[in-house]
Parts: sequence; structure tokens; C-alpha cells
Amino acid sequence: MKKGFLIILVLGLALTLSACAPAKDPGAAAGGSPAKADRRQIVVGFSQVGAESDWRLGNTQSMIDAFSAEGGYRLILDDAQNKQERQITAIRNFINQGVDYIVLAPTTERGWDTVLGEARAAGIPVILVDRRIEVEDESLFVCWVGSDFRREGDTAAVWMEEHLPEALRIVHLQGNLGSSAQIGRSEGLAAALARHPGWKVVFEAPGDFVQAKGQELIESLPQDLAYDVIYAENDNMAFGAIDALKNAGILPGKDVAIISFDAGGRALRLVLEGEINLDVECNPMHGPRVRAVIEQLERGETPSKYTYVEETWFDAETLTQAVIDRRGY
Ligand code: GZL
Repeated sequence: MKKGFLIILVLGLALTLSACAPAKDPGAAAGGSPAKADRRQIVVGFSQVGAESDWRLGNTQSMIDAFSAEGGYRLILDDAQNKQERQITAIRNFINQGVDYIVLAPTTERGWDTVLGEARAAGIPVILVDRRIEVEDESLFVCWVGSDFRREGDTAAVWMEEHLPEALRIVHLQGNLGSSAQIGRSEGLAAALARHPGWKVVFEAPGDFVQAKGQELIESLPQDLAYDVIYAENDNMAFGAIDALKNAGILPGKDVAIISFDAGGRALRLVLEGEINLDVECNPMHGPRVRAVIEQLERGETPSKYTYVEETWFDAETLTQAVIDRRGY
């Protein structure tokens, strides 16, 4: 074989082989110890519910902060605007893009079996965060990180039993119907209603965790409807309810007790000011927890199937400005 031809052949072969080799992460240190810097960039597709509340914005920021380029990640964030069908489309897009991991914050509990089956068929691990899902086969997701929503509802009910009169007329502002946050918080109230014949729900409707809807629902109440407490399943609906009460010359936290969930910074300031009587914490800072799960999987380890985050509650007797400052959200 001619020498010149041989050189071209070897050169061509070398170029072909290099094109097949996995592209090294441009940020990786050349040579050096096999530290994280040498790891490929990990691509995470995150399907987020939306931007409906302070809690959700905090949750999204926590994920953005946790999956930074400096940390060796690329986060592809999709905002589903509270629509499950948009989440299903986003998951299919992540599969087509060949992401390394899919993180899903599900809008609702049902309807995930098919699309999570497609992710499994593509060999892409799915991590659930925040709300729960109901599927036939729980191997469709690797693990879940989130809150115990029923416990949150029970916490609120116990506080109401200890701090409010035995005869209670309750206005119940629900979150998105079918979301586990709404289901658990509503179940906690329902269990207390069964314990207290003196408690009565005089109005109940979904406000979808949205401030404007919380305000609209309270403004829509009949003028002659008498009630003692508003049980709002998140802070933003409580903010809307408070605005409606104030516009009607009613003192929130005094004329009408306000029970809320999430305990974001804005709401805790209202607890200090006496406008919200109880706020049950729902911690949105899931980014570091989800990153820890992915790091475990990268090391070939198996994370716990279910991880509940630690949560507490706040009222004016227990809360201080220092506590608010320390929480950072
Ligand atoms: C709770 C989360 C809920 C929050 C709302 O984990 O799913 O959705 O309580 C948010 O503020 O909209």
C-alpha cells in the first residue's frame, strides 16, 4: 500500500475515532484527578407546575441555584402554567433531548403512567418533587422528595382546636383540586370537622393557590354570610382574602381568623402584624435535596424512595423577626 495513502488512512481513522469519543465537558480540567470537574455536564430536565405562588417561585429558584453550570449541571426548566398536558409534553421533549435526569413537580396526582413509562423506556431516571403521584407501578420513578400535606392539615386543625372557640363557621379556600397539597390539607380539616360537631364549613371552593382567586372568592360571599375563620390552603390565597376583608372594613386576624400554609417571608410578616393567626410551614427549598439524590445516583447508590422534609408552624406567640430573617425565604 502506497506510504502516502497509508498516512491519509491512519489520519482519517484517528479523526473518526475522536468524533465517536464522548465529548469531554469543556469546563472539565485537562488531565488532573477524576474529580467532579472531570465529570460530564449533567443535564436535568425540570418540569415545574408554574409560577402561581410565592412558594412556587421559591421552589423554582432553589432548583436553579442547585443545578448551576459551575456545579457541573445544565438545568432545562419548563413552566407548565398549571397544566398537566404541558408537563407531559415537556417530559417528552426532555426524552427527545436525551437529558440525564427528569425532575417532575406534578400538578396533579393522576395521569402519569404512560409518559413515565416512556421515560423509563428511554432509560432516563425520574425524580418527583413536592406533590405526590398515584401510578400502578412505583418503579416508574426513582424517588420523591416533599412535604407531608396531611400532617400540615392536622397541625392547623390542632392549633384551631387549641386557640379558637368550639363553635366555628369556616370558609375553606382550597388549592388546585386533586393536587396532593390540597388533598392533604383538606383531609386534615375534614378529620377535625368529624371531631367537632360545633365546627361548620359555610363555604368551600378552589382558589387554585392563586392570590386573585382567593380575593375573588371572599368578595363573592353573600353579604349576610357569617363566618369566624378562613382556612386558606396557601399564603397567596390568604393574601387575597385579607385584601377582600380589608376592603370590606373587616379586620383580618381579629374579626375573622386567618389560617394559612407555606409560611413564606411575606406571610410571616403578616403573622407578626396579627393579620394571619397561624401559618403552617411548607418548605420549598427542594433544590439541594434533589441534587443530593442525583449525586447519589451518579455514585451508583440508591436513594430513599420517599423523603419528607422537616416542617414547623408559626403564630404570633412563637414567631420573631429573627426567625423570619434566619429562614431566608
Ligand atoms: C405545596 C405546593 C403548593 C403550595 C402552593 O408543596 O405544592 O403549591 O402550598 C403552591 O403555594 O402553589
